[in-house]
Amino acid sequence: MTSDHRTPVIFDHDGGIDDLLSLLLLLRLPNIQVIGVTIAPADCYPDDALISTRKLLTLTGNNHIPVAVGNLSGPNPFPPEWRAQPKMCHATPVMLRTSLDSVVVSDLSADAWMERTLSQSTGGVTVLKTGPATNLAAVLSRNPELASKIEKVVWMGGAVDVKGNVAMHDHNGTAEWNAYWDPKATRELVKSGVPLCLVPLDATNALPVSWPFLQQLAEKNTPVSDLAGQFWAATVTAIPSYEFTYFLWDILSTCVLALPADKLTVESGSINVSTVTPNAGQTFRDEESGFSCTWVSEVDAEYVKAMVIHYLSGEFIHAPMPFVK
Ligand code: AGV
Ligand code: CA
Repeated sequence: MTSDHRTPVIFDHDGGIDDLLSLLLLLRLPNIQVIGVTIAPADCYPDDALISTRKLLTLTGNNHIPVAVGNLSGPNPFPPEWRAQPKMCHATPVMLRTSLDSVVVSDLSADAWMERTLSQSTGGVTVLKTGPATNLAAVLSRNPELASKIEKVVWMGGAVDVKGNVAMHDHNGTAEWNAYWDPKATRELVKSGVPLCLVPLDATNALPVSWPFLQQLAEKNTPVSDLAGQFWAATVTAIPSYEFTYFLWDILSTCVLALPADKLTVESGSINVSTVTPNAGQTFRDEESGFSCTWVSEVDAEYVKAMVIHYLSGEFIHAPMPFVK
């Protein structure tokens, strides 16, 4: 028997189109072993997110991976148009033809499942989060000792030295949406002391979903790249202003688990989180009363795009070769 050197990962997502694409990508990274998928009812309707998650696991031959759905909500709901958008993912022909029955859904809520899985683990678990902080923040505030089971948390959330992407009447635009959905949970997670690496808008701004990117993906002309291209095609009607452009937000966060160290810049500093208007969810530098934290500030965008296109092509069942460039 050979031992498994892959990194064990719990993936906590919130069912958006790029969350689902991130699931597909994560399952294809050769250095990663996904041990469970949890869903937050944030930038999605959870029924759709669950259907798409189970189908993607089935399609890729990963029906042994358990799924748990969350029931915790933040105070600032996502716009209903955004929540409805990912329903198209399980309306594509390949997804319609794929059954979901063989993937087990836990009786436990997402946070309870995470709590049980972390307490039973021997440690070294990485948590990849591409939705709000809520599920993990609940686990860590009930059981601070479980932080020791977590190797690191990579979270698509926040905006440190750039403006945010929230455009609401009672908000000054300084916050990123995942951080804003549940500002108190954002603060709890940053404060928890768990090794946290944010993937904030500072880094993801370099990666808008562009026509040349979609064109290069399409040229792969394979089952996986065609499905990924169909998902992304549904994002291009996003109004092309800064707040509405679709970026490779969650995709970049997933890539962080596999990127060579020289392809990204990680900063560290003291970060605080506002929980009140007009800047609820803002993640800002605060040397006096902030909490120590790291974040990705810059990436080699061309390398990331090439890596994404590499792993999101080929056959569903076959693991791709490691990416070399
Ligand atoms: O703020 C980025 C986060 C990511 O986790 N989400 C979408 C990604 O899944 C919220 C969001 C910001 N702008 C959006 C978003 C848009 N134009 N459409 C849908 N969701
Ligand atoms: Ca997301």
